[in-house]
Order: sequence, then structure tokens, then C-alpha cells
Amino acid sequence: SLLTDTEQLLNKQIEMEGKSSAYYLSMASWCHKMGYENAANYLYTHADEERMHMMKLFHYVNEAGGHAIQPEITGIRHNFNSLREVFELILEHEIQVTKSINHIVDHAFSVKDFATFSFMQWYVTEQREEETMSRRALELFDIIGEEGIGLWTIDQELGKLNAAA
Ligand code: OFO
Repeated sequence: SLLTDTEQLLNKQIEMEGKSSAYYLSMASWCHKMGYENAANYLYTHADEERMHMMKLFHYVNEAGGHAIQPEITGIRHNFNSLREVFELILEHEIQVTKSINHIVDHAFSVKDFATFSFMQWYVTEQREEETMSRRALELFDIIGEEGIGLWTIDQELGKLNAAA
């Protein structure tokens, strides 16, 4: 069964994924209200994915003999200054998530918890994809530019990125 510190780290990750889901849902709502429909859809989907990331960990903790804790989720931001800021925040956030995942992998290996080590590989791959997607989304702002119909075009391209994911 899980060592106490491993269980704590996994519960912290459950909280992080739950917060990611809430954060992206909040961003989706802001985009939706601002008329960035494709960005909103991208983020609604992303919020669902984060919930799935949370639940996968949740079940693992209980199945491994620990106790999965439903996290407190507070302090979610609701307003943003621009569409670009939203995507900058996503990339920053995903980089933090990757660090946290890597820390768990490192810990699991060092305490020879190979079940958790192996379980976490899915997240390692997922984070690589998430970071790539976030970088691509952000690049659109530089490639297309925000002037004139730029923001509208960026929103269209975000729709394509979402469909390709
Ligand atoms: Fe769960 O990967 Fe994003 O945060």
C-alpha cells in the first residue's frame, strides 16, 4: 500500500488537477462572454480533461489503499485582461503541473514504489502534450498578430487546434 508521503503527494496532485479544471472552466467562461467561441470550446474541453486527470488519480489512491481527498477549491480568478493573457497563464500553469508530476515520479522511484512510478508515466506523456499544445496556442498570437481581424483569426485557429487534439 501507499507510503504516507506518497499518498500526500498524490492528494496534492489531485488538488492541482481539480484546480486546473476550475481554472480552465473559469477561463472558458470569460472567453465565452467575450465572444471568443473557439477559445471557449478549447477551454471547456480542457476543463473536462483536467477533471478526468483528477479522477484517474483519485481512483488510484483509493485502489492503492490510500484515501483520496476531495480538494477545497477556492481563489479561482474570473477575469482576464486579454485572450493572450489567458494563454500565457495556461502555459505557465502547465509548466508548474509538469514540475509537480516530475517530483512525484522522482519520489516514487526513490522509495521504490514502482506501481506509482509506472502509474505516473501516463501523466508524464500527457504533460508533454499539454505543454506542446499550450506553446502552439501561444505562438498563434505572434504568428498572426492581434491587430485588425487578428484576434478573430487566432480564435479560428484555436478551434482547429482543439479539433486536432
Ligand atoms: Fe492535468 O494536465 Fe493540465 O494541468
